[in-house]
Amino acid sequence: MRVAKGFKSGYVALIGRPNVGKSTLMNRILGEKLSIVTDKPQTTRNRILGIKTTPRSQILFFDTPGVHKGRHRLNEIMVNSALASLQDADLILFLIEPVTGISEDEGFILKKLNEVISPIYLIINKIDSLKKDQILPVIEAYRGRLSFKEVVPLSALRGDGVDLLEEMIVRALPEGPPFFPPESITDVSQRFMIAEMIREKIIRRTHREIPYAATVVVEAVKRRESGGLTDVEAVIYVEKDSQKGILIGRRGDMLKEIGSLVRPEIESFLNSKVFLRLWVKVRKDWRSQVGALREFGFQ
Ligand SMILES: Nc1nc2c(ncn2[C@@H]2O[C@H](COP(=O)(O)OP(=O)(O)OP(=O)(O)O)[C@@H](O)[C@H]2O)c(=O)[nH]1
Ligand SMILES: [Mg+2]
Repeated sequence: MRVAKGFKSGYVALIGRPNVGKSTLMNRILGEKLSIVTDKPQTTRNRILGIKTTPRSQILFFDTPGVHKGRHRLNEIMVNSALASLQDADLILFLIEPVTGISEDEGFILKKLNEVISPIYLIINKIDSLKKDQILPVIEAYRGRLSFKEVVPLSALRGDGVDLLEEMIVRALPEGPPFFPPESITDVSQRFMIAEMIREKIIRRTHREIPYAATVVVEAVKRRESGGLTDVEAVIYVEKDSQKGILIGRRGDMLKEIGSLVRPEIESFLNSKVFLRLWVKVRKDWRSQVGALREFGFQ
């Protein structure tokens, strides 16, 4: 890639409490569904790199887990990975969804943001669901706590205000060559992407503690020599026998449904017909077990 004079590149961290729309915003700017999105909090569990390259810039987004309090070691790992992204960022996007005042989680984030030197934009998301006169007092409250380089109201879902934000991001980035080839969109593995697609369907289709107690490990992705078929094998781990029963469902109905929801998505991702096999296994208390967490990809 020939690099234009004045080319800009750098890291942009998305941070905020769970469910404010961080993943939706990154996907919207990338124009690809890279991070999974659901209406339940704590959907994203890992820091996910999203790369957007244009002729004049390369933006490297860190989508991060929502900052929250939780009682498992997993919650701590999630929050630490979000906070670690602040250290590496050239620019920080602090996303909020102004439904109430400043929450405890947001107070905690503000305290952490006070310690960083990179510029911070306050992003007020979901303006499609707010009245205009609701927004101003929110901005005032946050401004009283921290000085923001910019305040940007937008709707990640509908796209309103997102092009403008992208321009403002590029403006803030340092000059420098791209870090990745222009066709890259992420650095996460194919197996991780497939595991996330499956997990998204689990979160959407189950309730109560199951979305939080489930994790997915893709064990094999093998293209058959002939017939244009790819075998995908994945294990869903839960913490208790009762959760396993619910996830399998009566006569296997729930598992079948999750499989038929996710298979088309895996097929278009792999560009191949897919034979998907899902298993459910119990790994007691995996969210608190260092060994299991490491095995499931949480450092
Ligand atoms: N109305 C509206 N809903 C939105 C908007 N942006 C995101 N959402 C919805 O908010 C919910 C959460 O979105 P996510 O992108 O998963 O939020 P997140 O901040 O990544 O959440 P975690 O990964 O749990 O930290 C989903 O149901 C989205 O469709 C928006 O601009 N307007
Ligand atoms: Mg997310």
